[in-house]
Amino acid sequence: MLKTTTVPDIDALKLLDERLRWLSAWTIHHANHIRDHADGLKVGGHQASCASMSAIMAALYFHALGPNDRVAVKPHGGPLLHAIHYLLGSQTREQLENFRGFGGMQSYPSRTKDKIPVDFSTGSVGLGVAITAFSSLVQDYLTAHGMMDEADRGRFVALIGDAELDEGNIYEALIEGYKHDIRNCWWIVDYNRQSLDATSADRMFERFDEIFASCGWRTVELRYGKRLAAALAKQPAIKQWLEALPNADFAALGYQGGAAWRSRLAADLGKAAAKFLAAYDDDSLAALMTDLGGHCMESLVEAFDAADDDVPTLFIAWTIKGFGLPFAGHKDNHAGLMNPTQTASLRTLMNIREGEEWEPLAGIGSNARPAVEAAIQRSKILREKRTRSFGNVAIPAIPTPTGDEQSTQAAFGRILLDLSRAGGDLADRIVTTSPDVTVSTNLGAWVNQRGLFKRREMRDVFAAEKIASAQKWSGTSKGQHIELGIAENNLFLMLAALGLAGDQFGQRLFPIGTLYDPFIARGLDALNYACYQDARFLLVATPSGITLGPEGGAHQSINPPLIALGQPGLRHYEPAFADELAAMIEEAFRLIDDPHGESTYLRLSTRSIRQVERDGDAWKDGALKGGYWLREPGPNAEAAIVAMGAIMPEALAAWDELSAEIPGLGLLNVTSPDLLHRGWTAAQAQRWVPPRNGEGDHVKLGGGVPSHVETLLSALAPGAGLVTIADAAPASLSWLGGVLGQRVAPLGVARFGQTGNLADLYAAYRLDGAAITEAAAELLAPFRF
Ligand SMILES: Cc1ncc(C[n+]2csc(CCOP(=O)(O)OP(=O)(O)O)c2C)c(N)n1
Ligand SMILES: [Mg+2]
Repeated sequence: MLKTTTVPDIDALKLLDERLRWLSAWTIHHANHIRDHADGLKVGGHQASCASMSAIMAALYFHALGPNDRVAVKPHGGPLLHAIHYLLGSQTREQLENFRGFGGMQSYPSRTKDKIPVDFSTGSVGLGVAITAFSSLVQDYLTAHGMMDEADRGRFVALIGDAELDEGNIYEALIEGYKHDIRNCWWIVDYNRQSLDATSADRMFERFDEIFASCGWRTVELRYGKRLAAALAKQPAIKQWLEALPNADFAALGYQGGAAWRSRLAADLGKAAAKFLAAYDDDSLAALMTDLGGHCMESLVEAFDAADDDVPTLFIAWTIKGFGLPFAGHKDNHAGLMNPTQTASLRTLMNIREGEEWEPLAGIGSNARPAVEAAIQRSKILREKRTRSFGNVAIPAIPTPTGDEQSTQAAFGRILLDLSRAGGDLADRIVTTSPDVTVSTNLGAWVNQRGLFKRREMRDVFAAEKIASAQKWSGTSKGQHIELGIAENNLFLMLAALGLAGDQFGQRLFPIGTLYDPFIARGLDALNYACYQDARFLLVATPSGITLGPEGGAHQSINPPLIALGQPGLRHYEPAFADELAAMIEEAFRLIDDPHGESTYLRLSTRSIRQVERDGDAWKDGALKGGYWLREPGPNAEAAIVAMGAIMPEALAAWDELSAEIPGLGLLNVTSPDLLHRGWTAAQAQRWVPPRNGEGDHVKLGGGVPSHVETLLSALAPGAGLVTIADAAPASLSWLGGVLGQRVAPLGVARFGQTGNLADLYAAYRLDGAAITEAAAELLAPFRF
């Protein structure tokens, strides 16, 4: 880790703090009050949230951070990060002027959309904080596996709003981090004691440090700035009074100013405050009473310099929301915007001439400039986006596990075992992880082979005592499975961190996470967050659906295919057979290491089914595109069964029975409704040339390439009927009728909570052959029944 060796120039850092406060406020002001808004929509931005944290960020970016450090910036502090890069010369004025505009700098720091280097996207509060813990674990993993030099290690810093600390996922990560003995994390709380709605509850005062300390964190409180601390050292009565002052009262006084501080102190302390008050005029009294640690450059620099080891550290930096702005401390200031008059006053106060608002160092006199420029030069943070590297790992063909009867879940376990035994670069780069369902999702054999990852060796006591067990449970620094506690948010954050290893550390990992399908919902926002950042991984969800049978009940999943249908960056595959699964896993690995790839979600089942006999490999291409004809329809067929996943035996049996009555009946095996739907909409968009500059009509190109689903369904007669069936919400497939205007009788699961054997459940939920026959009759009655 790079230690800070330069002596900080506190005065220059203070001026940079002011520059950041101004530039962030001005960027937001410009977007709201100066730029044209044709649609009249609010643009917004958070001047108060930025002002609260400008000193913290100046101290970090112009002093404490090294080139290997990575930062998750509080979402509403985004404009500060852009202002920093503007000062560094790595952000353009044009981007700042286009804040929240199309193609401009984003509302919240975005890895994928912003032009500056953003280490972690943030926006959904809590997630940016927690991922830093998992990224520090990934760093430990890479160094332990010899994929990264110790000397290249960095620190993982999260800048946190105090209300953000209410997000439970932070504590899940804290607990998991403690178990894994994480290091090199700094979490810095912008402790302005204000949330979006109001001032925060007093009862959490002093509690956060206890919570963190009990999880092995060092806690550093920066409550008072140097001047206030010195004054209070001589005034114990005022110190005691101040420390008992409720959040809301402090905030209100901060807003009201010197006269209000004076009268309140006089009213509460009477004579005991008289001498103290006499020493200050109103302005200096207000400045003194609001001299909090998070705004005091000396305190910040001192605290950051002191934490020069790898112990995870929580800094609680006391601040005032809107510090230095006219609405400082006002409880409604979260989305508050300065009006043009207030902005002009601030400009004057900061010595900035009208018309020079965008000048990076406007307002800084010529004497101070060289020091400020030197401080900017000294910043060690990366100025440019890291180049992403892809395509460096050879993906071998994944053989299909043998067996006439198999479940996709068992085949998954088998594929990983075979991969592990075969060895090679890919196998060495696979990292598996699971929230306490490693064994029940069939990762056990892989873990037996590759072991748990533990920085400190963990003995398998049962093995040592020669107690019979199928599962080895020992850990070393070379292990390749990261076992998590039961917190699905952590699973997705872990996958996100592992899936960004290629971008962040230059080492591609192939992360595989397993969980039960229904619990995707539990970590959904973290999954979305992982995809939004373009982290690459393979998510294996099993068991799924009511096919879980007797084990089912509340564990039956219904809607994850619909979730996947609406989730960008995640490809859903639902195989029926083991050979499909092998092809999909191979494709998923390829997609992880492809610049235009994405993550993959495999929905697997514990149901063992008879494998299909193949005649060649022609099915494979269709299976990877989202579907193929398992039984080709005859010419002008009037109906098809369209089935997905584990209920394929029922679909095949129904096809056998019905094809005698319905000539040419087809059986379409849908392996990915997600891909079919995407292909359909993309093909439509591609058939049109958009009008340029908003003028003229859309022009339809002649012909165009039909999407895969259009090609598949056009094998049927126009107006044919589709019986769709899946162990999932019926809407997963019923939309297929819209592609060519074919009629649909949708079967699927719309209720849950019932256990039972498969025959009973399939009958009750209409997933059996009888239901398919009824559905076909529904469609074809006018023609045949
Ligand atoms: C998960 C989530 N819920 C709600 C929001 C809306 N939101 C944005 S900021 C905020 C409050 C932030 O307060 P704090 O963390 O203290 O930050 P400050 O602006 O005070 O620095 C809320 C509720 C969000 N961004 N993410
Ligand atoms: Mg706050």
